[in-house]
Amino acid sequence: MGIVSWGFQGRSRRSDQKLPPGQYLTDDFPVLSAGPTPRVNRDRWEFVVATETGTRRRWTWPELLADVETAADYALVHAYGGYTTNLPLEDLLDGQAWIAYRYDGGDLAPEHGGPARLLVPHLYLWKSAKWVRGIQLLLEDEPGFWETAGYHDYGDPWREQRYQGD
Ligand SMILES: Nc1nc2c(c(=O)[nH]1)N[C@H]1C(S)=C(S)[C@@H](COP(=O)(O)O)O[C@H]1N2
Ligand SMILES: [Mo]
Repeated sequence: MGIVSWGFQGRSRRSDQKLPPGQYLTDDFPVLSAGPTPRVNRDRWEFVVATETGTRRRWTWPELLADVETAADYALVHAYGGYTTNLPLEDLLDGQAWIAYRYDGGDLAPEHGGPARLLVPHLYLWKSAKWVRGIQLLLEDEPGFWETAGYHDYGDPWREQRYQGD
């Protein structure tokens, strides 16, 4: 198998007028990852926010999450397994983004990004890093894994910002 899972080839489709162009509603819980699923025990899991001045704050599972001082405009999200993705810090604030760790009454399964994944519903799903382990706050924007490979820097599905130049 290549680094990209079979799910990227697509599945049955149902169009919906209330979704951005090219998006389809599914009732199942598809899995799309660029590599193998990391299995991280909660007692070894940690979450790190690194600021532009070199300050690092680290939380264990029970300690998650508190205020951080920053003047940064950009965030580079890091995941266990090495995946990264970038977005404006603004897009992570004010309840627009979540760190999800439960699903359907149980802990979030490793395939779906557990112990915890980022969820940014207003941007294309590659911005929603599974197995999230930290956020690096930056004064200058820095591309992540797919953005380095040509995906759009921002990824607004309403504007179909799939690739650089869209
Ligand atoms: N850590 C990590 N997060 C990731 C990915 C990945 O390969 N590794 N793939 C991204 C991409 S491209 C997509 S489309 C979504 C897929 O999320 P899903 O597996 O829950 O459908 O996860 C995103 N988050
Ligand atoms: Mo994706």
